[in-house]
Amino acid sequence: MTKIISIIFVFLICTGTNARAQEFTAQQKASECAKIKEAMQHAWTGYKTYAAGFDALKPISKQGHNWYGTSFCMTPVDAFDSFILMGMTEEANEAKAMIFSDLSFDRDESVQLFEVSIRLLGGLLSAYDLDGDKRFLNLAEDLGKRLLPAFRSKTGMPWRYVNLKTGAVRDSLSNPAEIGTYILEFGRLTQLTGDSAYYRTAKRAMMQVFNRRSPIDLVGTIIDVNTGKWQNTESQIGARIDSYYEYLYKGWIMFGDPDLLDAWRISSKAIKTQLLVNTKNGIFLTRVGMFLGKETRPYYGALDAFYAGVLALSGDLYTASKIQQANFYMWTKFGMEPEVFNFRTDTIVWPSYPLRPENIESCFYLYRLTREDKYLEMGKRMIGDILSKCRTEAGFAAVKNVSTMELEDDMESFFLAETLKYAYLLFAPETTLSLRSFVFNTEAHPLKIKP
Ligand code: DMJ
Repeated sequence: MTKIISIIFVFLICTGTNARAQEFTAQQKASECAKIKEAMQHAWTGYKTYAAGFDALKPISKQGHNWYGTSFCMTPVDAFDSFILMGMTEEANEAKAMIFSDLSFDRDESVQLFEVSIRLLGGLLSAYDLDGDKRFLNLAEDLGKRLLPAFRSKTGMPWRYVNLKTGAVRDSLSNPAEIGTYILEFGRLTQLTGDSAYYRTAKRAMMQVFNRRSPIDLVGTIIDVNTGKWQNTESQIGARIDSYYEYLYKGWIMFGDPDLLDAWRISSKAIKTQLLVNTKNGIFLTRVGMFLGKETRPYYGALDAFYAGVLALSGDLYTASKIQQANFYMWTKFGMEPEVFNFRTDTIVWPSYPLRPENIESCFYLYRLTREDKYLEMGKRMIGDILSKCRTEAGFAAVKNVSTMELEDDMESFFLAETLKYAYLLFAPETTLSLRSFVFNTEAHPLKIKP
């Protein structure tokens, strides 16, 4: 008997010791933060050396490239608030100097409303919220005014492209994400300028999508902003829909508008009923027809991974944790997550990994909300893989194929805005940025919640 008791005692001591050994100490967290900061420095040095004056760095050929004719300072604007949060004052000042000397929106250029809004408008507003320099707000307001003509369609849903000088628009075939991802940036602009047109316009656009949901409360993938007719009725949670759902919930947190909460509740209930698939590897979200909810393709991917974070934020920690289990499975199964894979056959559909943040972003939210060390472990593994496998002499490169680990000559500005920021914040003290005071836009730019 005594022997049995002592065996149990030793077992408990050992498991207790193991459990403690697996816990992250403050020192380990600080060491992760240091690694991520060093990566941020490396990416920025590469950009400054080879791509200053351009939107982004090509990290293999060591050149700069622009999205349009000339630069819109995509990398400096996207990176600025990450520098502030990581305490990288020198780099923040360098980015700020580039922005104020080079960035102007007074250009005869047709730009993609969605990307310019989430990266530049969001980046400038966040820069203002964190740094207080009025010139950031002036640039943001100038940009906001030039983007508004995009919403002049028959339905109020925006065209995909707008000319910053003439207001000319083009491309009426759009999607929920490119129609409904403006309320955080435009709403913050309304709060800061007092001009209600921004909030009103952004809300009308997203509600037009919501009002066109199917009888089972799902939205499709492509819609014509003039006729209001769906052109592709596949419903899913990833590319071309993702941030529409994200902004319904985050819009509610930021502005307390009950219409947004209602729309979120109805939509997230439909997502749970129609898209969730429980497997031994966690919960995936599948693709279905928006009218009957019948599965079209059992595909899941890197972009879909964001949903666990938003769901956690909205309070459903159980489902969020099961989706994050699936997210991490997707990462470890292939050594790094593919853009899209078939979760029923475990085969890759689209093998690239363009340094996306969503999987780590969801770890960040889940860790903040549960304090469970398993999310630190997941984040450590993922950021560790990225930093070791994607590093080049000049920066970090996207992966063309996660099976062969062939790299691609591309370092998206969202790598500095989002991937490194969420990884850093996962390990940094909560006081670095409180979720009670800020809401992240879909490009990870924190916007201040008006008290
Ligand atoms: C970013 O530009 C944003 O997070 C957007 O919502 C989705 N795609 C990229 C990152 O993957």
